[in-house]
Amino acid sequence: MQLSLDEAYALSRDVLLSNGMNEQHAAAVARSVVAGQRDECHSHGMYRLLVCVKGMRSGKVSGDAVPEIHDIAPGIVRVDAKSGFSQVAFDVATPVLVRKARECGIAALSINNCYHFSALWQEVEALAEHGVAAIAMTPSHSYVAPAGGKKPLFGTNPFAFAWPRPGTPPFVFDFATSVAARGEIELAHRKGEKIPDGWALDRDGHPTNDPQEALQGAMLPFGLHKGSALSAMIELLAGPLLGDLMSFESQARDGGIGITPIHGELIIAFSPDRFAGGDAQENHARAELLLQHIVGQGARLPSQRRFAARIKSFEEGVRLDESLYQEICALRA
Ligand code: NDP
Ligand code: PYC
Repeated sequence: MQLSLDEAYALSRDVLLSNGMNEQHAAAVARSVVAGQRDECHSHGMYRLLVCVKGMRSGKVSGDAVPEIHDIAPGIVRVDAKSGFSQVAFDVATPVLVRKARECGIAALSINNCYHFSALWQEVEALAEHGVAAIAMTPSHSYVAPAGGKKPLFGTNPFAFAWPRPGTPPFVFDFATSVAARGEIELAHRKGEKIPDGWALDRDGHPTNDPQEALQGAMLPFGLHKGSALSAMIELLAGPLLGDLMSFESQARDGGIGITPIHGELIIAFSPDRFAGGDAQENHARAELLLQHIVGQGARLPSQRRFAARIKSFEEGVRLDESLYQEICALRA
């Protein structure tokens, strides 16, 4: 199926409205899933509408929560999402975070009590548009075994970074701390495809290429002990530090329903202008040299594929599997 970006947005918003979200929530979540589809991040594109609706129908997710902002320190803002999706809380808190980062040089946003499924590049990229660098991290449900273990404990715990580049799209990377996002395994399962070696173990702790076995077993961290340690850090910084749930606690809260994880998200914004004082322009120019050296070796920048996909989608619209399209249409209650 080929849909224009407007058609994809209208369909997504309709599905969410007809499943009980108010205008603000439906718009924020629809923008997020269409952005994923547009940038060919299929695991976090319109496919996510299925689990969003499952969450709404479970009665656990609030589709009309009003996020509550708490200005808790000069460099910290906390927003309680009140059991709504993270996107609305992020939208509401962004101006405060950016203002604080500009004032203090560095500021943190703690999003609490949110259902979270989105790709984190969306948030760090939005912050880079305001001229601040940013990192973001969040747990999920217990899907990933620690290096050396065989049972799921960590979430797929994504980590994202953006660096603003005057006059050009920001430098952005964003990855799960598992070898691949769980959404990739779910999509392989839907298509009846095998998953590559090294992604996951089955329930008995043996390596598997079968996505269904992998979903019931344990995913593996990227980079062995290194990804495992990063994943543990994300559990701690976006969990207990924020007074929110870790992946195993989110999983327990889910109670086997299988909806989107609920927990916190930590976003830290840095103002290059504030750090550098009068030297900001020169520092930006030096940062550009680094990126030029990367590309100069024939390597590509992270997000380059995504930005190219975005341009194509603006011209041609987005593609959806026929079966996924039909499933999404059927969700219009
Ligand atoms: P990928 O492994 O597909 O990509 C990770 C990053 O590496 C991207 O920035 C990508 O850029 C870049 N990249 C890939 N190949 C190259 C290359 N050859 N050279 C340079 N850079 C490269 O992502 P994951 O599967 O790990 O994660 C996918 C998404 O899932 C993320 O957006 C993440 O936020 C999301 N996620 C969300 C979770 C949640 O709880 N909310 C949990 C887990 C994941 P490009 O996109 O341009 O290829
Ligand atoms: O793809 O790993 C994933 C994921 C978990 C929560 C949202 N996405």
